[in-house]
Amino acid sequence: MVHVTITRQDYRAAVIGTGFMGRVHARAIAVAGGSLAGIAGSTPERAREAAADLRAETVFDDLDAALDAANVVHVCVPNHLHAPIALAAIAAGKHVVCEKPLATDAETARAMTEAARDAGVVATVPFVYRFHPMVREARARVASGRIGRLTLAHGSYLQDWLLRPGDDNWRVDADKGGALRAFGDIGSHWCDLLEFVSGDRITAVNAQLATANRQRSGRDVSTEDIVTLQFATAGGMVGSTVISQVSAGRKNRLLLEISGTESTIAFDQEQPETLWLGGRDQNAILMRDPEHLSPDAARLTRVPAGHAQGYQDCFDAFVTDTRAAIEGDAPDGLPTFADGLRAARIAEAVFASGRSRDWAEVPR
Ligand code: SOE
Repeated sequence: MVHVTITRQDYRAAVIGTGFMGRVHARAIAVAGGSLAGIAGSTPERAREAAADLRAETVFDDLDAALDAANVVHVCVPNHLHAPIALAAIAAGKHVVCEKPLATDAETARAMTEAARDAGVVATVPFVYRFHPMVREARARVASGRIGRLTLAHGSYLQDWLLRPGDDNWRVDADKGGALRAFGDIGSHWCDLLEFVSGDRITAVNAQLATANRQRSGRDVSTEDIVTLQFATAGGMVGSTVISQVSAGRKNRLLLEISGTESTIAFDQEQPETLWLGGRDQNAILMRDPEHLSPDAARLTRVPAGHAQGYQDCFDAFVTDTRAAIEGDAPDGLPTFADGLRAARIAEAVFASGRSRDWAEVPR
C-alpha cells in the first residue's frame, strides 16, 4: 500500500491591533483553523485584554516578537501604519493580511504590492463583501450574460457612526487615516464590489467631497464625510455612487445596482440573504438557498437558507481562502494587494477630481 502524506502549512497568525477589526480578524483565524500565536496592541493593557478575550497564546511587546512567532501577520492598525508593518513582515518572509486602505497613497500601495510579489508571499486585503454568497451570485449572473450588456451601475454606501461632531475616531485625522477618509474606509469597498461583480473597470471619475463636521472633539477636521461620485467604465457603463458616514439611520448600508440590456440586479448589504432581480415583465427576490445558487455562491453558504449569514461570515470565508492560498490553492475572488493598489489608484483619482472639480482618469 502506498501512503501519501500531504503537508499542509500551519496558519500561525499574529494580529497587530486590538480594535474592532483586530477582533474580527482573530475570530476569523479561529474559524479558518489557524492558531492565534499572539496579539500586539497600542498599549500593553489593551493587548493583554484582547489576548484574554480572544484566547491568544501570548501578547507581543514589539513587531519582532510577532515576526518570530507567526507565519502570517494580520495588520489591523490605523492606516498610516499599514505600510511599515506589512513591509517588515514581507521582508521577514511572512504572509500578510493587511486592512484597507492598503496605504494612504497609491505609490506606497504599489511598493507593498511589488514587495509581496517579489518575496513570493501571499498578501491579501479584506474586501470581504466579495464573500457574501449573494454577491457571488450577482457576479455569476453577470458573467453568464443574463443581465445582458451592462449599461448602468449605481448605489451608495452609507453609515451614521460619525454623524455628530462628538463622534470621533482615528480615521478622521488625515495623518493617521489618509487624506480621503470616508472614501478610503467604505467607498473603497463599493468600488471593489462594483468591479468584482461587473468584471468591468472604472476609468474616469468626477467627485464632490464634503465635510459635514469641520470640527470634532475640539479640533479641525479636513477629511471628508461625504463623497458623491460619477464614473465611467472601460466596458461602457456609466454610473454614480454616494458614500457617507453621516447618514442618520443608515448603519452599514451598501447598495449596488447594475442594469444591463436584459435585466437588473441589486444587492443591499442590510438584506444580505437576498438578491433583487429586476425584469421588464416581473421582478423577483432570490433567497440564499444553495440549491438555487451558482456553484461559487453555494460554496460560500455556511448555514442553510433562512439562517442568517453576515459580516463575520464574510471574514471567516476570506481568511479561510487566504489560508487555502498559502497552502497552494488559488481560490477564485480572493482580494490581494493588487486589489488594494487598484483601490488606492481610484482613491487618488477621486481626491484629484474633488480638488479640481473636474473629471480625473483612473490609471490601470
Ligand atoms: C468602519 O467604517 C468600518 O468598520 C470599515 O472600516 C469597514 O471596512 C467596513 O466593513 C465597516 O465599517
